[in-house]
Amino acid sequence: MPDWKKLIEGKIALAKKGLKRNEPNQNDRIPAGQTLTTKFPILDLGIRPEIDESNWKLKVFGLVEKEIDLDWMSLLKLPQTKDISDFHCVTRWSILDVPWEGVLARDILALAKPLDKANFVTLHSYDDYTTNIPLEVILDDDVIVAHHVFNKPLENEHGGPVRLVVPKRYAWKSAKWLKAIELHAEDRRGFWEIRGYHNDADPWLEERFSEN
Ligand SMILES: Nc1nc2c(c(=O)[nH]1)N[C@H]1C(S)=C(S)[C@@H](COP(=O)(O)O)O[C@H]1N2
Ligand SMILES: [Mo]
Repeated sequence: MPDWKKLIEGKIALAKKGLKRNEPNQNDRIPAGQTLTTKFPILDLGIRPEIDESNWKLKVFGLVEKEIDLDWMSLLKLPQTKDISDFHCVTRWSILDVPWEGVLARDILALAKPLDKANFVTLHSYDDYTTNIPLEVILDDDVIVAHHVFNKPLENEHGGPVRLVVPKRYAWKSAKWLKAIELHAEDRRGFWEIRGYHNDADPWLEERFSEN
């Protein structure tokens, strides 16, 4: 098991200090305080669950008309989509033009039919990570339940076989090894949100840490 306290303190210190701090408007696609990288860094809690297509499933539950349990074959039968987006990590690296492929999260949620009173979602991952976003954020047209990136199956390190990608939020909202989407009426904070990261996480507003 990772040493949680050390890991969390280290990550927060890194985010507070910055790597190489950019001038805010050096590139109008890099938010303030971020540095462009051309690598695709790997960042997680250090537990990389060994899930493959045959034992992967995605559950949608909570405030829905119909709970669903999607397996790999049913995911591939849904309309497939591609989207190129930028990816900004709160520890201050950004990568541009990441070509994701998968299924729009909204198409999966539509199968489950969210109830009127559903306003927020919790994303649950196979490493027991969680993160939260408002329902309208996951319904955006660039939010993908992704199984390919850079024209290749998503590697385990990047959350394969299936992860979520939420381009308009800091990357900790993009849950790797996606296992379930839970819908609630009230917001519930996830792993990092409980530990001081900002609940909303808009990189263009530099919503890194929460004051409450
Ligand atoms: N399940 C899970 N998803 C996660 C994380 C994690 O620890 N577990 N880390 C988040 C963080 S902080 C970042 S920056 C991105 C990193 O994605 P990458 O490793 O593909 O670059 O994944 C996010 N999704
Ligand atoms: Mo991150």
